[in-house]
Amino acid sequence: MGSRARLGAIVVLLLLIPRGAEPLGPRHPPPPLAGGHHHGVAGRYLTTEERWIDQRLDHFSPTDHRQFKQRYFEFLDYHGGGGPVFLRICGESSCDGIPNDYLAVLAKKFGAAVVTPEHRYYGKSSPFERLTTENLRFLSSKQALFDLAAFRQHYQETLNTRYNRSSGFDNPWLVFGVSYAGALSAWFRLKFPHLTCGSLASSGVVLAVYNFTDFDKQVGESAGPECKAALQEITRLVDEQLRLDNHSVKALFGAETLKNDGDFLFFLADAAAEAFQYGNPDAVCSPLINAKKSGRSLVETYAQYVKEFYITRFGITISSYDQDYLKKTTPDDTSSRLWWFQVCSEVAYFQVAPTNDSIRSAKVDTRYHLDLCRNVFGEGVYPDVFITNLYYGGTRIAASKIVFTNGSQDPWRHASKQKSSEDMPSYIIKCRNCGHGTDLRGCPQSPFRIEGDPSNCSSPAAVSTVRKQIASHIDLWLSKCQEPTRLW
Ligand SMILES: *[C@@H]1O[C@H](CO)[C@@H](O)[C@H](O)[C@H]1NC(C)=O
Ligand SMILES: *[C@@H]1O[C@H](CO)[C@@H](O)[C@H](O)[C@H]1NC(C)=O
Ligand SMILES: *[C@@H]1O[C@H](CO)[C@@H](O)[C@H](O)[C@H]1NC(C)=O
Ligand SMILES: *[C@@H]1O[C@H](CO)[C@@H](O)[C@H](O)[C@H]1NC(C)=O
Ligand SMILES: *[C@@H]1O[C@H](CO)[C@@H](O)[C@H](O)[C@H]1NC(C)=O
Ligand SMILES: CC(=O)N[C@H]1CO[C@H](CO)[C@@H](O)[C@@H]1O
Repeated sequence: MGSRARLGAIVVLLLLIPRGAEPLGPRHPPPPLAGGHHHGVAGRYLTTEERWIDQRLDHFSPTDHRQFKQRYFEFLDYHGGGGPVFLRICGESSCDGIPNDYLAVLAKKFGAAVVTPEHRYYGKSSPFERLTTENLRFLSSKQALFDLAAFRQHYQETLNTRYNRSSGFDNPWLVFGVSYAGALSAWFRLKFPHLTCGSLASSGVVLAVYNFTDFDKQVGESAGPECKAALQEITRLVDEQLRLDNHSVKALFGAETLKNDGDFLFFLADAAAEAFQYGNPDAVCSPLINAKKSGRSLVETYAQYVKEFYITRFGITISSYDQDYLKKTTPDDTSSRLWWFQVCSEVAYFQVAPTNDSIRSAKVDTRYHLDLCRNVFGEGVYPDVFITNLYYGGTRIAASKIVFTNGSQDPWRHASKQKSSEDMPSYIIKCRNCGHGTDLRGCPQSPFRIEGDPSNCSSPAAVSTVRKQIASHIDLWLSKCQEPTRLW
């Protein structure tokens, strides 16, 4: 997600990531897994074997019957035929398989099938080769939810055929997702309650936020006073050096290709935020606190972190911050442009500097984001978050049987539902490095461990407590889902 919003996906191991598959920044809510088949896949994914269905391009037009190919994955090893189906939603990145994380543990426990369709436009599921603004008009969360409903029906029939059952037999379905896909998971339950028994919205960003100042504020809280002060000093120094000689300070960070100062400053802010978002607070804070104590240059120390950790280890590409690159309609990496379109047309999450006590540069403001939307997609493209929240309800979502989970250090949690309400429990996983999607992914998430190992979370017990809660809600909701008409 970066306000560029991707909540980033991060992932890692980046050394092996192919071009075009880099994780997204917090610009967007990060996908559960960014990236591609970087690693030797064995063990990391339950499956990477592609399957396809024909999906309608525009679910809301009565006359446009065009279709596109949507990729999906299925895993049936734990499924006896009558058991539940877990619909694991993929978000704003290429979806290259079903990750072997905590969801796999749950699938085994409940004898569930796991199916994962790729989000329209991302990865190999794009209706168009050229991603012009005109061609992006069918990219929205509303179309994506309808895809999921159509997919769910199609896949149920596939299962019925496979098990020689009559058409109309219905397995119990549960939906899951992390980050933006976590929001989709909650919204799916809201819009299609008859198609699912319950939902897990892990770090689900259900509230569209226009000026997302709480994001920067949470970064400060997650950093703690010393580290926060160092980050603020760096911002002051960089702002000053930019005025004097903008080329050399960009070069220091290996980012001289970012001609737009706003892009550069956003990139620097993101580099810090993602450390907290993905459970690596020490990677950024320890060197800064040490440099401060020993009198070494803070800006140079931060530059080293950015180059060695954020770019090299974490695997971010600088071009994903470059508006000139985001304008390309046939880029190698499509997800940055696609996610920005969703940000600029629907959900915003503009990560602007708060007026007081900001970490990021004051130049990363609302104007910067609106200019980006206009520059990259054209006049008239800007997000109406009021309409988005009117449609879904934001944190007042009126649904049931959804578990919301958030990591205490994750800046994105302020766009999620953090208060429990009737039939919608909310859990915060509290620990020093609990970030985005920690319940399913563990920590830290760079290097990324798909299997979601919580052993390096500062409090593994906090993770396992919430995991047990999730399992018991699933158990309860499945039992309530057994209608007398069901055959199983
Ligand atoms: C379904 O029916 C076919 C033909 O009658 C049979 O060959 C196959 O084994 C059956 N499959 C299952 C899962 O029962
Ligand atoms: C967002 O911030 C800008 C700049 O401070 C302000 O003009 C605008 O009214 C704010 N919008 C909302 C919806 O808060
Ligand atoms: C940055 O430097 C370049 C050349 O060094 C100059 O053309 C440009 O105007 C400068 N930008 C700003 C914002 O000072
Ligand atoms: C601004 O932030 C500082 C430092 O956190 C705080 O002491 C001060 O009260 C804040 N001022 C306002 C107007 O919120
Ligand atoms: C996890 O913790 C162990 C022991 O504390 C440490 O050696 C290891 O490097 C940590 N792994 C990661 C990925 O941080
Ligand atoms: C369930 C839970 O822990 N809720 C807390 C989440 O965080 C908010 C704000 O940080 C608290 O007010 C809630 O009590």
